[in-house]
Amino acid sequence: MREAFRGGDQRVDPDLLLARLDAVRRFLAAADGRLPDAQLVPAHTLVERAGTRLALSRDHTLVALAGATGSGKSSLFNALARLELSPVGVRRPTTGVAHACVWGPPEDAGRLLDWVGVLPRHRFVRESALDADDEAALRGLVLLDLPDFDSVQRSHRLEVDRLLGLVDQVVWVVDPQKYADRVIHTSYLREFHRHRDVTLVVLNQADRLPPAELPRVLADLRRLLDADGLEGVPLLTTTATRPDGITELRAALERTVAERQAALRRLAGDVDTVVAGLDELVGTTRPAGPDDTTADELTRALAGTAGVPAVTEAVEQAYRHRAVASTGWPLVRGWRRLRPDPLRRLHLPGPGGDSAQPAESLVAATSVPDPTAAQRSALGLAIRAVADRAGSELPAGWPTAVTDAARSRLADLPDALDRAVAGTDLGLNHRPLWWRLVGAVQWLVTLTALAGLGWLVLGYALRALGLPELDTPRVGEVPLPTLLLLGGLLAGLLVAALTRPVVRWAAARARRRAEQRLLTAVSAVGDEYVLAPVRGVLTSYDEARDALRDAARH
Ligand SMILES: Nc1nc2c(ncn2[C@@H]2O[C@H](COP(=O)(O)OP(=O)(O)OP(=O)(O)O)[C@@H](O)[C@H]2O)c(=O)[nH]1
Ligand SMILES: [Mg+2]
Repeated sequence: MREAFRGGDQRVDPDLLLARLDAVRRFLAAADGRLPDAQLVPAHTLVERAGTRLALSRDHTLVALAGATGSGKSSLFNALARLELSPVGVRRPTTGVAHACVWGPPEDAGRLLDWVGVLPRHRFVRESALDADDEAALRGLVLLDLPDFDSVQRSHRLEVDRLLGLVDQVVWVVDPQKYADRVIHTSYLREFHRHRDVTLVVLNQADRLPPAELPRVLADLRRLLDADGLEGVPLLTTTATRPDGITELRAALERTVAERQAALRRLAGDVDTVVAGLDELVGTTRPAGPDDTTADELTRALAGTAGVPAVTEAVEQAYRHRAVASTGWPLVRGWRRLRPDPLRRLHLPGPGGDSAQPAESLVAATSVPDPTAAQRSALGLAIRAVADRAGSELPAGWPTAVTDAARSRLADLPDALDRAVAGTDLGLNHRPLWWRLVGAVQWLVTLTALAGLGWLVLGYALRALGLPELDTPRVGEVPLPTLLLLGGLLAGLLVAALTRPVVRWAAARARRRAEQRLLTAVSAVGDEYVLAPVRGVLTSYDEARDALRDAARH
């Protein structure tokens, strides 16, 4: 992302800057916890620093003199202040801590200097009643004389780096001997290429060059600056030791102070830098999210670990068990009932069980067999597939966030699945009407057979006791009681035989229906525990991408 270069005279709209900073904040809100913290540090630093800088005085412009040791920063500082404030030395490095000079009332500038951490004993106030209006044009300037950045003292360099991150404008001071030193270009000037509109380069000690040499040195320096990405930055010459040697620099600073734009430009450049650094974390495509095929695969894998096949098998058996218990020959039904109900064995609602309770109120207590290693690895693969497919088109950092999200609730899955299975209405709570009808028919034929048996027993008893015999009607050749007994028994067997295939068919149907319901419940678990966290990351990604696009607007 190439930022638009705001030329030296292009103004930064404060409202637009605030909107861009707000967009960076939104980006962070979306990306925090999703992307590695280290990648978000610059954005956090910017938001924090910009908030503070804008809350502090906007009427002051914080300008730093930065450069190698001996380039003449302190000399320029003193020359601009027209006082000997910062020690100038022959022993290098001279300046160990930043010194500040404030033009104008010191109160507001004081808070600014507290923030950048310049000690009160190193602060000076330039303007006083004695100066009359001499210094009025610089009113609002807070000038910092920094330690050298190529120091043998590591603390100097750290201090310079810290302050360069905070100031509104930087005046880079170079001298004819060291202007081409690698460190200033690679470690500093190049880093400032997005801050061209708050960068000024000064070739100091111009008096040390033969006048004929000056244009050549300036051209060489300009070439180096261009190579640093600093095309177009003002390049001035100064001689700190002569009163008329800093006129150009003073005029440039007066313009900067009058515009009151440096702070805004600096922050706008910082936003550019941060946005460019984050660019690779967002792409242009909108992620599609988990598709139906992956969701189905997930449901199947979850169903495996949840023991759905075992439960549906039990449903089919239970249906047959219960159907036979209701429709079978009444005399063997009682014996049937003594056998355990297959669903009860899994601690799922048996006959009369109230499975309509809300799932939450059920303790996870089914005795569905634990998933096998194969089922567990199938689930792992399915979750991985969800993450891979959802994250495949996302740029660096996000696929990991998607994978983490997909697995984030893995530990809660077994209980959730158990609750879902336990809370599913398996459709076996009501005895179908046809069971009752067949049951009634069975009772009828059984009673008929019993009536015949009773009649026969009574006839034998009367005969045995020598009592007068009953008048037994006959149907054809067969006596009626015998017909009733045999006919009842045969009819019972016949009804049982005819019912059996119907029961088998209905049991298979009950199994399919239960399976459907279980899969629905299991897929809801998959949605809540796996897909929803994944969608959450994709939403964050979308928000982060939109926010970054807003932050990049000029
Ligand atoms: N001839 C000449 N000498 C200069 C000029 N500017 C600074 N000097 C001398 O260069 C030496 C170093 O100047 P300083 O101002 O202390 O340099 P500095 O950049 O502050 O150095 P550190 O504090 O060590 O980083 C001093 O002896 C100054 O008198 C200049 O424009 N012309
Ligand atoms: Mg110095």
